[in-house]
Amino acid sequence: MNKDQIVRILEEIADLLELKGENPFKIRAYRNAARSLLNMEKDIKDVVTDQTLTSYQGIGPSLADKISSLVLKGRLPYYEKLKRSIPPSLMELLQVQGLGPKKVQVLYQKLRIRSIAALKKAAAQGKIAKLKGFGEKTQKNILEALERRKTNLSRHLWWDAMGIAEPILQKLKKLKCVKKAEIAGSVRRKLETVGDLDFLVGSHDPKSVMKWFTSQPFVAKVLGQGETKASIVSKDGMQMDLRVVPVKQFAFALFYFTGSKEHNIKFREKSIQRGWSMSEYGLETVKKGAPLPFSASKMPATEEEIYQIFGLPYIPPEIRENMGEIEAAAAGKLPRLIEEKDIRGSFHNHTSATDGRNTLHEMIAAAEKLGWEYIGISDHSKSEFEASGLHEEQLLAQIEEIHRLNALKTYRPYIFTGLECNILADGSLDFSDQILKKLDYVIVSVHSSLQQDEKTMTRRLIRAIEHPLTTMVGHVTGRQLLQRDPYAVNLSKVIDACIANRKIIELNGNPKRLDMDWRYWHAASRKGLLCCINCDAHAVSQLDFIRSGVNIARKGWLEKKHVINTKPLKEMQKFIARMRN
Ligand code: DGT
Ligand code: CA
Ligand code: CA
Ligand code: ZN
Repeated sequence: MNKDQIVRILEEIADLLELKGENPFKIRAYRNAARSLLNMEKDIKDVVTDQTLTSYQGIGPSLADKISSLVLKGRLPYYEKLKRSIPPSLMELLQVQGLGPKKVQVLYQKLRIRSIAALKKAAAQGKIAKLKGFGEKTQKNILEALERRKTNLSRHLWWDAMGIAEPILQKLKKLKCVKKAEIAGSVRRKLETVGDLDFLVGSHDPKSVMKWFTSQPFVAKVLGQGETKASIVSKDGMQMDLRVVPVKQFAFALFYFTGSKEHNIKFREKSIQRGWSMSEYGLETVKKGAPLPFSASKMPATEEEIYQIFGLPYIPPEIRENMGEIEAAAAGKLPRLIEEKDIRGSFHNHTSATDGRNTLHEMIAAAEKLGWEYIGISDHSKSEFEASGLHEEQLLAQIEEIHRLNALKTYRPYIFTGLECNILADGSLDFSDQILKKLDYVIVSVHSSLQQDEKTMTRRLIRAIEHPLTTMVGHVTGRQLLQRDPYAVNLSKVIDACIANRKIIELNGNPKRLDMDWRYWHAASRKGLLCCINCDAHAVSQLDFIRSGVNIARKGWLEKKHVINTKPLKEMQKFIARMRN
């Protein structure tokens, strides 16, 4: 078992104990141990082998035994027994946003609620509002959370979906009976969350493709199967559709199944105007005297040719959302979307000095391996206890170390000194100007008092944006896809404040955040807002999040010129320095 899995189990044990109303000290011990593991730099296997677990904060002999059992045997009888003592449906209640173990315990004891269904019923009947410590507002929040949960359960993060889809696509492509294969649908459009995977195959032997697909080890259940179409649910709980079309129809089918539905509908209308009807099979004449633009034996072989039929240039899948792309294409005004290779570095990155998993050196070495020209380091500030935020003297030491590395040219990338500075509840910043002045740049983020009303939150953010030492805003709405809604904030006011104060909004590339949402970037960038695509990396592997950030930037119609971290180092240094004056 790896460290992350063990951390999750320790936290689950704490939840289970809390559900049972156990001793708070015992509960806290598990939570502390989980945190201690999270911050462990060494490989947990080595720590267990060396028997040095107890040298870590919060890990006594008994917890050390339990952790060792998980590491070495992959199981822990204590945990299994504890889990068996609580109905799984009660555990499910913990997954409802806003319901912690304490509330679940009250619901169970007072109203005998031990399932989602019972919770829903009680909330609908107004029973929850009457419980002490709950009230109308909590009841409303619970009902909303249940509604959200329904959609969330049926969708997946693009990143996770891609991780599952890619290996399957590679296997499909290697099959003898497969001539062409692609992933279509929302995955190809790089939507932040996806409902299902849509595989498309060009083949003259659909039978063999169907047989292969439905008999794969990842298949949990076949939902439906025809001669050229199958739907399955995978063991990861992902629904997958696969369609097989004759090779000559592949381009049309790819166009159709990439969508979006709204984009397709626009093309159906265009077809009707020309006397054709459009479907996944291609075009057909419906009006006499309206010949097709191609002969049946020579259907378009690429999507480019399909767009050409309508007198349009190729529209990249990411922007096929019927948000003006067809009009822009017709006017010759399609954006030249940013590409991953345009990126020369990124600015929101954490190290093990706070809650990152890798050291400063490891992070910079990883940036060097990616070929970046620069990297910015932005650990958390002091009020971020949860993430062991830096105190002044720790930050100063980090700055000094970075200056030393830059001077010695130890690594090829230049290192910018930064900070992810908490925006306090009143909009002031967590450090004094005197400290902030010593940094190359400051990212300001909201991590606390998320429940403020829209007016207060908007004022709070704008105050931070107006601070002369602020460079950019981190994860501007605080949303966590499929988990936590954005906090209440008037985003257009925040965007306007950034433009007026020449501040940047980051596009947080963490696949769970992808914040600010792509739907805002097009209009905002045309008004003059600049973007910085960041990884919010808490480990070297997470520097890969730049990719999902770029995907979303493309969905938001962003070009190289809108994204500051495409600038070469010299320009970047000047740009950052100028923001300080
Ligand atoms: P998802 O799965 O909810 O994340 O979103 P999509 O876009 O992948 O939707 P899905 O899987 O239902 O269908 C794949 C594509 O097939 C969709 O993007 C466009 C096309 N399509 C599906 N239903 C319709 C429809 O009723 N009309 C048209 N014109 N196209 C459709
Ligand atoms: Ca889909
Ligand atoms: Ca589908
Ligand atoms: Zn943050």
